[in-house]
Amino acid sequence: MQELIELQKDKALRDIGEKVLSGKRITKEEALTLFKSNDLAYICALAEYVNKQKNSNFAYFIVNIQINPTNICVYGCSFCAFGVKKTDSRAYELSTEQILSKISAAKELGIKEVHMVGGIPPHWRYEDYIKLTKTIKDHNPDIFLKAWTAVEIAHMSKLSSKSHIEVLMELKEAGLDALPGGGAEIFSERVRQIIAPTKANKEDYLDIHESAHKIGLSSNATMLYGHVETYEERVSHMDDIRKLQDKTGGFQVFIPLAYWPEGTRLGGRRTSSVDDIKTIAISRIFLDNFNHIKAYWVTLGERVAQIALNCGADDLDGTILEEKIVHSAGTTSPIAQSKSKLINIIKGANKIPVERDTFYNPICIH
Ligand code: V47
Ligand code: SF4
Repeated sequence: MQELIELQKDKALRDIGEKVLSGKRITKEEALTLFKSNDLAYICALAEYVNKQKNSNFAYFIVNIQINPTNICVYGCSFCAFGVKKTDSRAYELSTEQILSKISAAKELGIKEVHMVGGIPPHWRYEDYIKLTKTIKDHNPDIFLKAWTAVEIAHMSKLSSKSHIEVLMELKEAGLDALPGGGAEIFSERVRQIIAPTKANKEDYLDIHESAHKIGLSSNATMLYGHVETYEERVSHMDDIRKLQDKTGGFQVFIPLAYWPEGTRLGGRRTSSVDDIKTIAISRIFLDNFNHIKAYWVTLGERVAQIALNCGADDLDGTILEEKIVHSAGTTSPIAQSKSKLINIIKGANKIPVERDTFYNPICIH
């Protein structure tokens, strides 16, 4: 590594390399320098150096199911092809029985986690969220429930006139184990005005995750990139997340989500593989207080996700079984992955596959 840094002709990149090698934190300006650089191989080498310090040669996956209980949503974010109005012919809403039977069927495959997030239907009451959480957990006490994004929590808080922390305490009491990272998008107010003007904002998102950490619920953080944001806005977003992690240590993993434009009002183009890999690698270098960076195969595709495992990422997410949010926006990824396929993707990246639970406790090394 030292040799690679010495060979680097660009002084700014060499200085960043020296910092990374000596375990020092890089600044926002340095992260921006990396985004503007075209030396992808160098950035990936630095990111993989950081990853190996944290995760050795291991890469993680989970046997899980994702459930999107409804696509009915009052918000209509312009980047989203999933959420629709109640009157739309594509609108659906799963009954509690349908959700329970999906979980029962998935149990045959050995799932360890239910990841549940959906739209914001105008007719759901606060009690409906609590009851659904409790019913799922009561029927499946052996499975971790990672559910409800900060957007859903903020909505529950409005419905119930309770604070974020009160809502989270009631959900935890009902059986919630962890919060997923959705709803962060890009925190910049300029960007939010274009892509998500009415839903929970940066302050709500950060307060909800901080509140979750306070009561012992760990959570994940995301960044939706590749639409109208600048590199500066990506770095600012990651900086807000890094600051909260310094304060609480409650985030488990950072997940860069590549934007898919099909069927969205926002439109635009899909991200390039180079941008995907660069964003994963820079997040690994910048977020020195995160243990894990996820290469979410649903947005990256299997092959880019596999390369990402050599460029700073150490986790693929899981079998998923069904996912509607990114598939509504045209992702070409399959709808599910078998456990053996995930193991093969990881082995193909020359990493050791570790089946994990929601909290990154190893279940089996393959
Ligand atoms: O918040 C919506 C994103 C997110 C599009 O916590 C889109 O482990 C791409 O957050 N193109 C929900 N992305 C998914 C999510 C997630 C996924 C996997 C694991 C975890 C975790 C969290 O999906 C939304 C939004 O940022 N999204 N539309 C789109 N057109
Ligand atoms: Fe609704 Fe979430 Fe889609 Fe926004 S991103 S429209 S809140 S489902």
